[in-house]
Amino acid sequence: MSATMRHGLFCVSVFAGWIFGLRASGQIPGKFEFLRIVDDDAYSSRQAINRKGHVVFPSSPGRVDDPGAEIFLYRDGEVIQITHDNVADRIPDINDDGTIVWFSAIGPVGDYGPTYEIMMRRPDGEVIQLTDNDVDDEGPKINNRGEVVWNAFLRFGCNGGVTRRDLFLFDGVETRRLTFDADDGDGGISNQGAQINDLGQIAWARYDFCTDGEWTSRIMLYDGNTLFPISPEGTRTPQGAALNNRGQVVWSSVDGHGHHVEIWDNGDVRELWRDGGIPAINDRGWVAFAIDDDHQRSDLWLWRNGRAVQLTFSNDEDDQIPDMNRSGEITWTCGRPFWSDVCLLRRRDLISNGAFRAIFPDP
Ligand SMILES: [Ca+2]
Ligand SMILES: [Ca+2]
Ligand SMILES: [Ca+2]
Ligand SMILES: [Ca+2]
Repeated sequence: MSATMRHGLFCVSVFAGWIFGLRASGQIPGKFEFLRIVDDDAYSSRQAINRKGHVVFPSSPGRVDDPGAEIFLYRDGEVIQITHDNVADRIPDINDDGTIVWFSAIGPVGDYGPTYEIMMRRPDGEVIQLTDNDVDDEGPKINNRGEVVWNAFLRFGCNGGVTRRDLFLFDGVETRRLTFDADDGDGGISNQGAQINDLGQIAWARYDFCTDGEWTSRIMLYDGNTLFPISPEGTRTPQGAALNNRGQVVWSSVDGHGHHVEIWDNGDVRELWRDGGIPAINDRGWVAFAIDDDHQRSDLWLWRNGRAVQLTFSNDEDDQIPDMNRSGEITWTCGRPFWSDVCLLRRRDLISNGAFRAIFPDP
């Protein structure tokens, strides 16, 4: 069944009004255009983009765990449906050679229904299942070495009140467990939101859901030999970590004054921008993030060389959760809340055709 038949309203359109806003800022080199990859009544969120400008995204007609939830690939102007089954397929990632990972509710039936397994689809179409057990394996991210990291919901803690997750890493041959917090008595430590760079470094948020009152968190870094916290201990609760191939890690911290974008760079932590939710960082050190306007109609911003510029000006839409490639192309969740769509800021002057996209020089 084609994507068009499946959801009926898939289309690609250019948002001329937003282009004006971008040009008016005068901050971004090259020729960008805004595309809406998906415009429909299904729910899409947490898409990812690779260096070729290919975007993967989930689409669900109802709840995120709806059996009709499928994975899609946008490539060179075309939307291709990747999964065709009667189980929920959720939150994909893609690397530069086109290998796609996601999680799928094809596992053994657990306490709350079918459990999730980690799936990997190679560019030739071969699909490999990386896990096979009755715990929920979720949130896979893949790098250009083919390494995949994810978290598994292993058990409840704090007398059954909170979820406890640990990280697992597939190195291309074998899978091993990276964290062991769920083995710690009735504790409430949960490792989530892991991202991996091409050096095999991994950044994620380690939550403690058992602290008195509210939860706390630290951003952690795994560098192949050891893992350690990189966010300062204190009153801010960081989450949504992302990292690049320079080893820079960004995240969004929450305190009594809202969300802030912070960066860890070679041992130093600083506030990158005073506002901002879950960020993305590319290998040039550019950071994309969303700022809420208090009306659940966030807009996208791009930080570059010490300055941040607003990219979207859509007052009736929520723009959030960006991913960005080396060329500065950004995909994000846009559209009306609850029926989110997929948008793309695309370089018009790059030619893909399967080859790596050109990288424009620094201004
Ligand atoms: Ca499905
Ligand atoms: Ca599983
Ligand atoms: Ca907006
Ligand atoms: Ca939609």
